[in-house]
Amino acid sequence: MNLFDIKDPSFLKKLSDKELKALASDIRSFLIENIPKTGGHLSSNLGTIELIIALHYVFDSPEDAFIFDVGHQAYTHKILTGRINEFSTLRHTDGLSGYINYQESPHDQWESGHSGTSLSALMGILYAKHIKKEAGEGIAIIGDASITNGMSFEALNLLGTDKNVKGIIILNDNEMSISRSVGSFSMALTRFRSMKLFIKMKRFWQIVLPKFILNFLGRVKRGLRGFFQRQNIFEDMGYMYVGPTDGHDIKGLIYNLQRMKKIKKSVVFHIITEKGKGHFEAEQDKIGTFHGVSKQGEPKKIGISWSELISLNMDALQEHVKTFVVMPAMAVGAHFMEFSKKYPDRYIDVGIAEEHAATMAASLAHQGIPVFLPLYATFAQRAFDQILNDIARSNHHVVIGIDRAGIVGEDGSTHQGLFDVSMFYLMPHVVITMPYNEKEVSELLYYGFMKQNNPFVMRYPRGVVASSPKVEDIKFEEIEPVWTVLEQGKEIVLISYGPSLDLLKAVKQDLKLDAMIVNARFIKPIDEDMMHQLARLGKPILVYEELANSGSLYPQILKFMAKNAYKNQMLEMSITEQVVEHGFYHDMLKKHQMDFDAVKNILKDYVI
Ligand SMILES: Cc1ncc(C[n+]2csc(CCOP(=O)(O)OP(=O)(O)O)c2C)c(N)n1
Repeated sequence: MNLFDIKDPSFLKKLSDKELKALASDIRSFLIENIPKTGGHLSSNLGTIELIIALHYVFDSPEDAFIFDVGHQAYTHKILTGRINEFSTLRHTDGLSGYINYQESPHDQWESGHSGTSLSALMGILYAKHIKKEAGEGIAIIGDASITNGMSFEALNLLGTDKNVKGIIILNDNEMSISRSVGSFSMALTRFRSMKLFIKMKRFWQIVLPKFILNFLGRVKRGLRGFFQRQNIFEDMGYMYVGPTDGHDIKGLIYNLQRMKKIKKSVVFHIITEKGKGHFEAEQDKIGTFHGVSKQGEPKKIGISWSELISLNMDALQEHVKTFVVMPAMAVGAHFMEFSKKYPDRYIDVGIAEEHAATMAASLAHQGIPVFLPLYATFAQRAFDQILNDIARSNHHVVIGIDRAGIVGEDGSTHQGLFDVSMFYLMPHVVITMPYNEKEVSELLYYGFMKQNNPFVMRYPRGVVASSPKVEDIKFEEIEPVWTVLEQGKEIVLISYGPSLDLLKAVKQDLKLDAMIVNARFIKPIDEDMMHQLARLGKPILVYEELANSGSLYPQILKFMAKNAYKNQMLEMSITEQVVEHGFYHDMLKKHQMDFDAVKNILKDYVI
């Protein structure tokens, strides 16, 4: 069939087993061919094609609600709900979102982007249906890594014994998070997976044996499973447990899902899938390189990512101080795979567990261990309480690396790093910094570990830095916690931090503006001596921050100006009360009046 003719999933119900298989194969070819053209989540989506076909075959979306955890594995759902024509715009500005998106379709019933929300959302949907007396099932699709998240356990704890509602939890087990799944829950699932052997055996015997013998073997299988799997955590928690089952066998999936529709109890349906199925390299990938792929044919970026630079610096720093790294599931994106191999006894991947990571880091620091906690800005929000209460309140010396700070681009609204400065600003004892360039990375990191006893935050963006240093060439120099003047000027003062300073420099040059450019690399506390000097110039002051402005540097500067009765004209550029959607970085800067033209537009009035 022509995938481009699909308007909604109703056509599926009429398809034969063979046609459903052919459909899966067409979708797989489409995804393999097209995801690399736009960039996107390749492996997770190749693993869920049969499951999503079976779900739409058995259930009636949107009356039956599908809740995709994270939402990065739902491309087949997008195709079956009539969005294939927009796939060429996937993750592009004003194009199709890479995640579930309320604006796109009534079939998109839960938006998240952050892992571990699906089971709580499931309970919300089930209770809403119960209260409103609405028909329909609630089905959560959650990966074996996301189910280990603290939030997932909080919901699992409740739903299993709840007599008011019944939910279906599909545990999509591919043994992988972005990299390999970690921890004892993952080990428990491995134990269940030992039954996988039976799945393979079953497929073979189904072909060669008559049905009555198969039924008999089925009973033997259940008996053997009972013997091997005396304990099952889900059954112990009150769920019916079905599985493990081959998640690529559409017929088997349909059979089981139809059974689940009939039962009254909440159920965990454990399916085994292969991440990257049908794409040779993605199937082999046990590191996570194919979890998300970037757009094919993009010009090769010169230099390395900020994350990689930080990890190289952390490696070099080990000469001076032996640090421990607590990594919540982002080893690949944060470029800590090499570090983890080199210092296995000083590194732990704790899985998708930002709250746990923060408290564990606090506890390590309390024991006198120098500790680095790398968090993506957006995921750090998860650990707000743990950072505030366990790290900041108690003034523990944890160095927190805030990765993907600022606008992140194609991942979109759930992943923007816009709130970390506001979040850390309100926390006692926390020092917040952002390096302008490679040299400042080394200086600030060294300062954070060697010269600080407070919680120390160093934030860095998603982009790239020009040079790619060798670990042995990285030098650490001591700095004072002060701002620096990058460029002198007399008519206006421009304050910012991080690579945004380059934007200000470029506008200054373009306008031939007589502006002073100040690098506020210590965002908190502000450099009051420097602020007095700047304010006394009596010139306008512009503060440019690529983040949400409430509680950021600008309000602190305003407070300082008011307290000291300075009357300079104050100007601000930042993101105010707006959601920044997915799209290319520069488009988003433009859309939110933060780009070169926008800065130029404001500063042109100050050219003399
Ligand atoms: C709170 C949070 N932390 C980290 C991430 C980054 N992340 C996105 S997908 C993913 C792995 C998910 O693995 P799993 O749930 O097993 O699904 P799979 O991709 O294997 O299908 C991670 C760590 C996130 N989305 N949310």
